[in-house]
Amino acid sequence: MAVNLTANKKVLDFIDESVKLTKPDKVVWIDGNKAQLDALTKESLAKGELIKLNEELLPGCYLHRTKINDVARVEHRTFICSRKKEDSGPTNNWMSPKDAYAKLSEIYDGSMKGKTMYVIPYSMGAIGSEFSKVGIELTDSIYVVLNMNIMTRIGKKCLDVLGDSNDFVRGLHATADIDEEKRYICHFPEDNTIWSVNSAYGGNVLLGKKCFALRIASYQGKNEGWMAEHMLILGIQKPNGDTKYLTAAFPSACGKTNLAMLIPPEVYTKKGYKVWTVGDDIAWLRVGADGQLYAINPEYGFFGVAPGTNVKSNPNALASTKKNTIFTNVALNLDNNTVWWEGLDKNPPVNAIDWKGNPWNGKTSAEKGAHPNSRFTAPAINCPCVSSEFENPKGVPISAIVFGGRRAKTAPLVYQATSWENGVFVGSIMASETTAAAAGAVGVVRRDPMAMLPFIGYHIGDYLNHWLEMGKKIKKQPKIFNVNWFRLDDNGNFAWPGFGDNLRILDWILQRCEETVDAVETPIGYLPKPEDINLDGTDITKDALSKLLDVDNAVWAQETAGIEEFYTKIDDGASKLPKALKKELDGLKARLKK
Ligand code: GTP
Ligand code: SPV
Ligand code: MN
Repeated sequence: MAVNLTANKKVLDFIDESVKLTKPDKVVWIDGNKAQLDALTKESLAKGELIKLNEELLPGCYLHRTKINDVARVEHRTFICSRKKEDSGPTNNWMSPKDAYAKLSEIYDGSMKGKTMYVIPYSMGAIGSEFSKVGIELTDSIYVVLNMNIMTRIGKKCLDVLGDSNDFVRGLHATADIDEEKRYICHFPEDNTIWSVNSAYGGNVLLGKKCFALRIASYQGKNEGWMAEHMLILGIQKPNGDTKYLTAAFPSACGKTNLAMLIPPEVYTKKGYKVWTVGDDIAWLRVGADGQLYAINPEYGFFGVAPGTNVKSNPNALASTKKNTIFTNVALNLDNNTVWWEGLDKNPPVNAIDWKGNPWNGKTSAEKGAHPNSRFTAPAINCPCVSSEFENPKGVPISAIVFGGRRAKTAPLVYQATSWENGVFVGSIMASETTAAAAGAVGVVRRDPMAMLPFIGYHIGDYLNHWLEMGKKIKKQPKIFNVNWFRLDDNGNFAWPGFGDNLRILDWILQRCEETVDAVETPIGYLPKPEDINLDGTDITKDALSKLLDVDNAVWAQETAGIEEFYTKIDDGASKLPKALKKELDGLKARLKK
């Protein structure tokens, strides 16, 4: 075995056990030094796992293609292996820890023969922050090492802060045969352990991300009095120089990265508004000594959706990908050795290779050049609008929490919850059309409370209760809102321009937080008066805006039937649905009848 980077017995035992099981030829500790990472990059290039891109146009950038059966998270093969089944709740797949360890041990057995096991010590959150937590990921994939280096803080410094503590998350990833029939993403919340096998794709294998920072961390947060959420964090700097922070939870591929990096419309930039990105996918939230809610982004980079990213929709994300970035499953332009994806520009390359590795002509081919869930892994420091608070160990104070999903109808452009409890209710009834971020059908409306349905590491009823409990601990509660950028007009087009123009809605949200604007009371909550949404510089008509803000009581009455059904599922015979939420539902039903 290689020279150990720590004397922590628990870490060494974890590695020993995993080595005995997977039987790699060697073990390599990732110390975080550039020379080591450069050597691994070279090795990966030699194996054909990475393709070097144009060094002048995209310095330090690489392309990777996954197997075509391994392009997204696999929710049907993701398990919460709590000791008691009822602790995983009705929305998670469950296996007993005993069965899961046994079943996966068989698959892991000898799977690293002839390979190297890399030991990646990493920190979620800035090192030294009281929010932060250490993980160790063992993997046989250099692609995982290089992505983890962008997405998290890695190396010996993480072991140094861990010391001899046992408080670290044990992650084991083996690529195995990428056999989708034997693919398992298993979480053992009571053991601080994640076992992932037979995938080499993003959210399934970058174990610091969804597996640790959401599934395991949500469980830790419940026990330790904090929260792990599928949220972006954004700062809005006002003309007076004041910056207000908000978080927003949208389901996968529903606009977090885009909102986190938005460029204000001209009417706002002229006045002096600026937007700063703290995070684009995950927030860890704690109540500070002053009783306010604070958030950090535990990640260090962006694993962003490539399709649709362009100079108009999200110039900051695009700029973030111009150096030291790994692209996964996008098209390769052979003429200049750069990358392309649908929606990048109107000029697809004609001499290209598609995401599957086949010759591709963007002008004549009926196939897509990039997979709809193709991604870029880019360092956060590349982002032109990265917040000066990005590394602040204390996090940023949160004024508002925004929920939102993809709804063609029903949900208005924006509304405000009437209280924390009502806001938890609003989050709990979120529904959204499914996207390509997870394997399975796309465009199907499903309930996705707090955008956390696939990421809650324990019983959903307990999770909702934890939200209510957290509210009681916060002295200055953030106001809670719901937005829908995806409402369609009568012709089936998006009725709201979205992207940068979303600041017009955030503007109203901040005014509500500062209590400088009135609202209209409706059965579902407070809605803006149309005249309070700043439409200067848009071609949105008053009529279109009033349609966007329309709340149809009959449609909402139908919606409550769906909510009731979902709530019955949450209650699950274990009576875990918080009474306060049942009461909120009854209140909504009564208001709709009036
Ligand atoms: P994950 O990384 O999967 O968690 O996704 P995300 O929530 O960060 O989604 P992202 O910002 O990458 O957006 C995904 C898709 O939504 C892209 O195709 C965007 O073009 C589209 N999108 C984002 N914001 C808007 C918007 O305001 N309006 C419309 N119509 N589409 C949007
Ligand atoms: C998501 O699916 O919500 C993502 C991408 O952010 S992944 O890391 O694959 O989960
Ligand atoms: Mn996500």
